[in-house]
Amino acid sequence: MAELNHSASCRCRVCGAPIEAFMSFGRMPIANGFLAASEIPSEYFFELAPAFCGHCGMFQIVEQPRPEKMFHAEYAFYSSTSRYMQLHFEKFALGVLEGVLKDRRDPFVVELGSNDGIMLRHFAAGGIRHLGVEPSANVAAAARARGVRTVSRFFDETAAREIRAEDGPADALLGANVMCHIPYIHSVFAGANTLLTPRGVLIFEDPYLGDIVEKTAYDQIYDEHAFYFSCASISALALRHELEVIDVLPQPVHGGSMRYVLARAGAYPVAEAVQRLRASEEALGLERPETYDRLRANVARSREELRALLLDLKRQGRRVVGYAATSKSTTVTNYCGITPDLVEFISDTTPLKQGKFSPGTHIPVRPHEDFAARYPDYALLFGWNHGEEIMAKERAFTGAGGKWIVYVPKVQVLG
Ligand code: JHZ
Ligand code: SAH
Ligand code: ZN
Repeated sequence: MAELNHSASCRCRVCGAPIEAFMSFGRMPIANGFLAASEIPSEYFFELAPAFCGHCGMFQIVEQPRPEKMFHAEYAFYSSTSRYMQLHFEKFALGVLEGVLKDRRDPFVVELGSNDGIMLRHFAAGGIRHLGVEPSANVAAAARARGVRTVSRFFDETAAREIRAEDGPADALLGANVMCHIPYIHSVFAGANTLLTPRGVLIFEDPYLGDIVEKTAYDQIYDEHAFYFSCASISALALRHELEVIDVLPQPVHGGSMRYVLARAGAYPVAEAVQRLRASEEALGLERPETYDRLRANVARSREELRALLLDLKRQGRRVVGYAATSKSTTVTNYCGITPDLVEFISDTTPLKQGKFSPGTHIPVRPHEDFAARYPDYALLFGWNHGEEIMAKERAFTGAGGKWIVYVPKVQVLG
């Protein structure tokens, strides 16, 4: 395991208690920082090290690059690349429209991190007043092109105040895979307080700590994810802002996510699911330090097994190609030392990533056509969270004798 350096101990972003990393993934580049060859010499690195705050229960990384280094006019992740995710966000939007917004007159919906408009387009199509707050200018422009009203800025308390002054209070503030990205989370929660009507709701979902721990899904840990939430840590955070978790809804996406519904304390009854989830977190030991010692051991074992498998396939002269140049793959390739001698290229459908090199390990990223033109012997599934969708559309690959390699929840060859 990589040595920890001095940056690995600091203070919890939520409660200010001293925290210390329980492991380090070592030097890591920007997870979505796909590069041209000319950019390789000046590539940026930081130390990726997770910590658990025993005081307030918030799991977080101790060092995170500045938001502007990650979210900018060439942000490489476009939400709408997965058809399952399109369906997921259609259901999310309909649930909000038919649930909390049902009887409201002229409701107003704000979404943080609305990306290419994957969710808000359903509000736009229904003629609902809406606003996306999306700092990455390229994906914000893609949303606007679909008729989604979008401002390109980072959401915080100031943004909330300005939005309220211009558009009035919001009935719903939504966010998917964005709340866990924002290190100044108190400002976001304060902003929710500023922006929401008295019976307004804050609904957000992010990868769930329980799933990460149970499945050893360590690849969810990368620069963009400052936090890894549980019901316990979100409840403690909400309390500091006179908010309350009124419901929790597990989601199958991104390898296991949790949707949290928050409102002003006392405004709504609290669903039984909240207490049930808290109890399951206790049973899982999410608040115990030993749990993270075990996670560290499981992560190290996963690396050894994946490396051994790839080295063995190399010795046998097998062709291995990566499938989906996900953000998560940056943690896996860098931590496991997966370089172009082990994985020939990574197939990805995002034009912005194609023709570039993977962050840190510099594996070429190529269009899916290159994968289909000459199937490899093995495809290393970096998009394991989309496994069902991907395996269903790649039946011809397995039909031709191709095999999948997955590493969550354990290193395995399928097919
Ligand atoms: P996917 C991103 O994570 C980053 P990533 C972010 N931090 C986050 O939290 C989640 O999204 C929400 C490719 N792909 O969704 C396209 C194929 O090539 O697991 C994309 O480049 N073929 C905001 O990057 C990449 O996968 C396919 O058939 O880990 C997206 O990967 C499919 C389905 C995807 O997100
Ligand atoms: N909600 C989409 C996009 C997730 S990607 C989905 O689930 O697929 C995370 C997005 O959050 C990026 O587009 C990034 O630009 C945006 N983001 C990062 N910090 C933000 C902030 N402070 N306020 C609003 N959006 C932010
Ligand atoms: Zn804390």
